[in-house]
Amino acid sequence: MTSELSLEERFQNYVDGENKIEPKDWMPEKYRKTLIRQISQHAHSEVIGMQPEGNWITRAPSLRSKLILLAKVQDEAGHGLYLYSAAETLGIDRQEMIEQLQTGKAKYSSIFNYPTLTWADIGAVGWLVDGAAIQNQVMLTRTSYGPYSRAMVKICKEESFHQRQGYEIIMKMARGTKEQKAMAQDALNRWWWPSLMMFGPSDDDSPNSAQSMKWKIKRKSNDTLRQEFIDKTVPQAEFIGLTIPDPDLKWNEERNSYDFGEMNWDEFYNVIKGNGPCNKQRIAHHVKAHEEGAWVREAANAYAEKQRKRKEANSAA
Ligand code: FAQ
Repeated sequence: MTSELSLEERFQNYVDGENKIEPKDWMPEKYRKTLIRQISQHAHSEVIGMQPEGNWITRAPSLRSKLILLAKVQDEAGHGLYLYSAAETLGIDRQEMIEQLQTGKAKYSSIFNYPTLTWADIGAVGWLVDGAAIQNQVMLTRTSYGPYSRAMVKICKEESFHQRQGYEIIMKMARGTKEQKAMAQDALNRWWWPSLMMFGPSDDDSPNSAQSMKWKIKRKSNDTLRQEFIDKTVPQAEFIGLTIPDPDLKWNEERNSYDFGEMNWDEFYNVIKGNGPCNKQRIAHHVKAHEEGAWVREAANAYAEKQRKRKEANSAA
């Protein structure tokens, strides 16, 4: 009976049985392509996300906050590395992914195209951006592709520390002087809606969702995750006396969830098309850093080649 099933049907049954797909397993070409797209875009987001935060390392208000921010930004680089490695198991190399990023063929999260104007923004990024990232990524620890799922377990643990780091900053400012509280509120006003956009278009306008859910690459829909994030975050804002900038936000007894206002989808599509406040600056900076780092890659390759030759000579002897 099983042998009469097509490869695709067997693949679907295997996924439905909650088994993980590993790099050498047979997989539909579209599954492979979807994963390369999602994992590489995720990796690019981690790496580009270092820029708005790195911007504040030299200006952190204390040695303690500087050390914590440095550690966080280094973690993001590490996340990028695990994710590029996971994508490489699908048969694409790092250089090709970087080219796709730099030429605009591959996207990265819309959120990193907004500027971090004040120290309170670093709090808002940790609290809201990492908070939204965790909301999305906890489901990805159960994604059907083994290497992606394992990378996400470690990443999620680190993201929890990042979220706490941000909430601590914003809480301190919200409970500080009148001016500090105003800065915290201003940061929340500017980062709230872009954070909600991180979850992607609403389910009806999400071309990839249905197939990705069927293949268990995604486990929850964009709108479900967005709602869960809102329900979790509103009480956190209330706890520190800040106001969510949405006049339509209202607790809905029946749904046991918050109703919220309409998103500005024009803004979202404009940003992902490359026209957000910082898109050009982010890519220009990446290209510059990549070019300036060429000598490191050359040295690493030369060293690997030397090791390979030495091993070859030893095994021939
Ligand atoms: N920004 O059909 P869907 C972080 C694109 S990590 C830009 O719904 P899908 C950690 C989408 O790619 C944040 N583009 O797509 C951190 C597609 O275009 P394409 C990154 C977006 O893939 C914190 C098109 O729209 N996290 O923050 C966005 O099923 C602090 C149609 O959309 C991940 O990448 C967007 N927001 O669902 C680091 C998580 N939304 O590719 C530093 C993994 C949608 O066909 C500092 N990714 N698009 O040209 C995912 O879960 C999914 O890919 C979604 C999108 C949910 C993002």
